[in-house]
Amino acid sequence: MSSQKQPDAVHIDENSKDAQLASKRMDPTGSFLTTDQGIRVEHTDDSLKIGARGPTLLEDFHFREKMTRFDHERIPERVVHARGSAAHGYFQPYESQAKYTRAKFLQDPARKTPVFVRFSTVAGSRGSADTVRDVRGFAVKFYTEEGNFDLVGNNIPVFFIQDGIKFPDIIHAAKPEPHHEMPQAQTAHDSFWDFVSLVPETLHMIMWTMSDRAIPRSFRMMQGFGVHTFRFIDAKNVSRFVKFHWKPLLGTHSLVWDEAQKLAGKDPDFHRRDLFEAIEQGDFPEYELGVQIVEEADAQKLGVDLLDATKLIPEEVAPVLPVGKLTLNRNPTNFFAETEQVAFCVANIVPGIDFTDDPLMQARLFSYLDTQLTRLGGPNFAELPINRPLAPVHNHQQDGFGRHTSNVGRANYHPNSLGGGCPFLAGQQQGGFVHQPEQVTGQKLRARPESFKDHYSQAALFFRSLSAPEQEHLIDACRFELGKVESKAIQERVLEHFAKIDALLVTAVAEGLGLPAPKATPAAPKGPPASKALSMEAMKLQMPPSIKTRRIAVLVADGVDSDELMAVRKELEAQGAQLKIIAKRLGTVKAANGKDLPVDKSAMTTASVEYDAVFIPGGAASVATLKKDGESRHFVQEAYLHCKTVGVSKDAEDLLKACEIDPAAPGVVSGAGSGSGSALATAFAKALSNHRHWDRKDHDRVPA
Ligand code: HDD
Repeated sequence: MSSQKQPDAVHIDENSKDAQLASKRMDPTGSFLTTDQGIRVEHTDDSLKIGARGPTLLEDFHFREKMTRFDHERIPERVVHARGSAAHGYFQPYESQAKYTRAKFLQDPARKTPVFVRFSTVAGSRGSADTVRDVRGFAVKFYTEEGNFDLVGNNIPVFFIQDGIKFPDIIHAAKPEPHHEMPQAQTAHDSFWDFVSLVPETLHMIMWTMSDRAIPRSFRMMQGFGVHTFRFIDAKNVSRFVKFHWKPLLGTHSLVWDEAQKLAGKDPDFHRRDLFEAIEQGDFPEYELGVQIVEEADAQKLGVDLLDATKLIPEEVAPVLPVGKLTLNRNPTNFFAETEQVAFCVANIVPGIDFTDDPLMQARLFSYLDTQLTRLGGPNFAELPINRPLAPVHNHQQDGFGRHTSNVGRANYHPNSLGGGCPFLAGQQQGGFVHQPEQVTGQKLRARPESFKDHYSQAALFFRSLSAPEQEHLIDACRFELGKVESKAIQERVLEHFAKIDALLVTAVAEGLGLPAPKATPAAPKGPPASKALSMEAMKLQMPPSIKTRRIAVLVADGVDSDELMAVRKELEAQGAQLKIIAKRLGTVKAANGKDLPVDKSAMTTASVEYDAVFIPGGAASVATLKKDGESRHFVQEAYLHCKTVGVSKDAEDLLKACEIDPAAPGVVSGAGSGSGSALATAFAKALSNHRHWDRKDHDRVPA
């Protein structure tokens, strides 16, 4: 049998030989420092010289190897989605999906399929900040028994362009301008909006990227979408169209823009840290996989062309059916080996799922493998542990840089008799991937179908579906991003497009830019007038209230009433929140009861933007100190500005006054009104479960 020996897969079997070797290598007590050839090293702090002050010798193989390896540590970063964070986990279906697909990983509710998931921003480089305004990648590799299935999606259900041939254009326009390499870690201004103004198919996704969706609170609180229409194929070869959705069980939540910008400086790793820490603490992120299914015969009735990736199917038209749950429960052992070297590919697909003729998808089927050949140094990257399928690999691929597998035997071609005809081909009954037959006729041409030509009605649907505060944020984002554009002609062209989306949008953005608003001629709805699933605020109302994993900053000084604080803490932690005690300096503060209260963070190393809420416990001396302290007042005011829940014990109300915060304002919970201890905590938790308090009308006057 001309099979290839596959090393054990480190990513699933922790008892494998590779894993044991790896852990031995990492164990400082169990092994000696060696060269790459396994030769034990006796000294690594001085190079080999003639005399202690003499010249170094070429003979120093340890120095040369150490330096050479270091010199070659960097590989090219991804041309897009360079900055990412990832985790291992598993996927489990709720019930068999046999009525729609024969994909084996979707058949048995008892079966857990290992997954590796990488979240990313698109435009910034590897070292850029997490919280910039950008699309987030949501790429899932399912290591199924039938081979790897990669669902390489985003946190936005539509894409900027309809044909992949324009991908290099939009990415060039979005990345730093080529003459001065600015701006870094954000989407470019003049060049990007120039492109948008000339390519109106971008407008629907522009509405999403200008909305709060583009500044998620956490990777754990972000939706994911397969974007394209795929096919599900059942055992009888019946094909149905399918769109994939991921819904986070913690709900979908965002930051506010001022907070996102500040976080980019205070903690550029905000999302990476959040994901890593949540998994370390056992708060495993969970997402529900759902599908919208469209019978092929019904595709024409939808009012949108399913091959157009700039369109979605409103959930009112095709509901999202729950399929199963993804749980992320293990951090990578090594960032480079796993998160950096993982290679997702839209073409990695398993029997029971198939592609469509979406021209964006078709282009992606080429691009991923192509780019990875360069990024990962040749064609053998599928042998890296993180990319290696669980399913056995037998084929005649051979050689190339970095080959691990030793092919066995002499027959490296098909058909052969010298190798007993191995490996054999697999028909459908043996689990072979059989492309779904499709009748295709037509002229060879470069053209866009008529059915792709409406670029405004779904942009309008999205804007109309948002709540008033969400619309306000979107308008502010457009004013900000377009305000940075230096060309008036580009701003004017964009306003002409906005006029075809919504009257409020165009008037408000034009006002912000100091330009006349073109007459609004909004596109008529082509489906439902609004869709609840597009608004995070509307979705929130459908979720059970929860404060699970929310971070609460507790500001304290000497004299704090720690007895009451402990009662509040107990209740909030019981509901899954996390409290961090913040004081002027690290160590402990002396509580009113004489005990030492340990401090988690010193005020200078943290900021309100890193928390979901702030709580001020009582204790006259503690409150008096905080009141006088500008940094503490700023902390509370900034949280208020960002519409976060602010809670104070009864005798800490003075601090609110010092911060000029109305105790009756929405989302301000005060001991005077709510009682103390667990009663106060319950009222605080209720407010916090609201995420933000957009109805706080006076927050803008806060000088934070
Ligand atoms: Fe792409 C990476 C998602 C369109 C070409 N893409 C990449 C990643 C994600 C997406 C999440 C990062 C994967 C990882 O974490 O390693 N891309 C999308 C989505 C698209 C999309 C949801 C539209 C529906 N992409 C798209 C097009 C092309 C590419 C139209 C080219 C024709 N994408 C790439 C790439 C990347 C990539 C250049 C860069 C790094 C990589 O593939 O491995 O091939």
